[in-house]
Amino acid sequence: MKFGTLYSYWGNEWQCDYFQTANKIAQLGFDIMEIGAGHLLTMSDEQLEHFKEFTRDLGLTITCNIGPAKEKDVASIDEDTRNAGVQFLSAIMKAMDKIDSRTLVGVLYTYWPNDFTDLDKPAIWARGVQSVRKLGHVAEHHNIEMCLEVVNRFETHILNTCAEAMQFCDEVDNPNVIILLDTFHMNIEEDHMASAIYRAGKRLGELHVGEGNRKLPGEGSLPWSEIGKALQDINFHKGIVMEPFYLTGGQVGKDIKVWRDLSEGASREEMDARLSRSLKFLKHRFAVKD
Ligand SMILES: [Mn+2]
Repeated sequence: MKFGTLYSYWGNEWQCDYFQTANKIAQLGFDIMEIGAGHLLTMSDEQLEHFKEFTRDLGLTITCNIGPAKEKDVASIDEDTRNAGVQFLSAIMKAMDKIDSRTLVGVLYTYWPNDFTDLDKPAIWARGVQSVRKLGHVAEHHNIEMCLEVVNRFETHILNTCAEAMQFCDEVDNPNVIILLDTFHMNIEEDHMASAIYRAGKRLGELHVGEGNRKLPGEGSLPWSEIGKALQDINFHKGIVMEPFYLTGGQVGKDIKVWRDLSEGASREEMDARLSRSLKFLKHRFAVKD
């Protein structure tokens, strides 16, 4: 298993200095930095090349995360919007190939967060399958795994459980279209953490980890030993990526709905220390065989 974290931990805006952040994440002992996929489209080929070399020299694997806006919804009732969504995610995968990033994760099958104005789930689902099938061919071309993120009922009505994601992937029927499970969302929707992981099995392409309130693993009450054992049992050796959210304000605070300072006024050093502590905790729990 490889361990990573989302880049946005230290700030409350989705933009950041990726070079500085990559240094920090590598220093703290992570193997993976997960970045905002859309940012790749603002970079020139030269910048992409520089970023690729910089992160390769740090020994970091880059994964890319996106929740497309409503204007880029691949499952929209409007054909132009669907096409715009397919174009957008295809352009991202093309840029990912240039930085040697092989994993795209997020709500790739519709838009995020959902506003629940269109509740015709079967129709949205069917259009999503059609679009993701097209994207699967692009993913194959660029040697990228698309991991469809299963999220809770307050963020979408399309894929809320691993069982639904398995059905969706069956319908798409492309080996490069697989699943991302996230313990924060699973805690709301799944009966048991382990059974969802067993159900995903070989289709689990990445796991997002966070406590029930999106704090770092080890700071809450989720069953990390049970999760670790399930990962061992399915022989999982892909990315375990933390997605901690502590800070209020900015676009991150608004999108993630952080309405109080979960860090309780922590300094930057204290924020670093709790990230290191969580990494150590997870490595310990996930290596335990029973
Ligand atoms: Mn997630």
